[in-house]
Amino acid sequence: MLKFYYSGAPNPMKVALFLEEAGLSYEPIPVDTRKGDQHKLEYLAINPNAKVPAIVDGDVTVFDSNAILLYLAEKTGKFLPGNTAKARAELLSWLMFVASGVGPFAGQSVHFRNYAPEKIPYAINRYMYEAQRHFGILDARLARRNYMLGDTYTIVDMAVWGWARLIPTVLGETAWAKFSNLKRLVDQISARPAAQRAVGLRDKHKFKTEMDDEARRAMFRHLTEKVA
Ligand SMILES: N[C@@H](CCC(=O)N[C@@H](CS)C(=O)NCC(=O)O)C(=O)O
Repeated sequence: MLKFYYSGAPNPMKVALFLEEAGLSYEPIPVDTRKGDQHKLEYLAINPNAKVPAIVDGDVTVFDSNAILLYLAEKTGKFLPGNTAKARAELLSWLMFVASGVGPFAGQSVHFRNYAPEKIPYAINRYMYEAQRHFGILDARLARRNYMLGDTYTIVDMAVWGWARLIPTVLGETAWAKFSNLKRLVDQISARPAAQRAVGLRDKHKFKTEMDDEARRAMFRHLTEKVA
């Protein structure tokens, strides 16, 4: 059975959504990143980047959430746009936009707003600005389309959902007011039974919730390993 290495964080949740939407059988395997499970040798053999999610599907290993979405979509033939060069180009463009822009900037915004030991206004403003700009691009596109690629629900919407559902954590409690089209998509996906099962997955395992010294050592290794 497909093994799904996960936590309740945004990137694993995109993959959980796909697995639930596609009705695939899988074994969820918790990786408690606040306890340092991501750095264990057996997990590094699956994902050398020491992050979640990853999957092992028979003799195939895939890490990085958007790569996993693409792998699973191509394997099952589900949640893809039409089979034309134009549609595939749009799929890849938007999937990579989420992977290389939305996710990293949103993640850094959360980090500098909530977890950095010092409040650095320059860093907070830069990452909030870029996160807001990226979400604004998604919102503008959704003003003219039901889903990111048109009328069909695809893996791009799942990738967007993973991060956009956390907009209040990324940009503050009032931020939804700026993204009404994106909110429509997020609410629509969150109401789906598959999304509710995906979000409920983390309750099946007991993940550590405290951000204490052990968690900071595991997740923010730059605190103890100086490069500069
Ligand atoms: N590009 C990777 C990023 C994965 C990532 O940053 N995962 C976070 C959770 S959303 C994680 O594992 N954090 C634990 C850590 O940084 O130690 C992907 O899209 O899968």
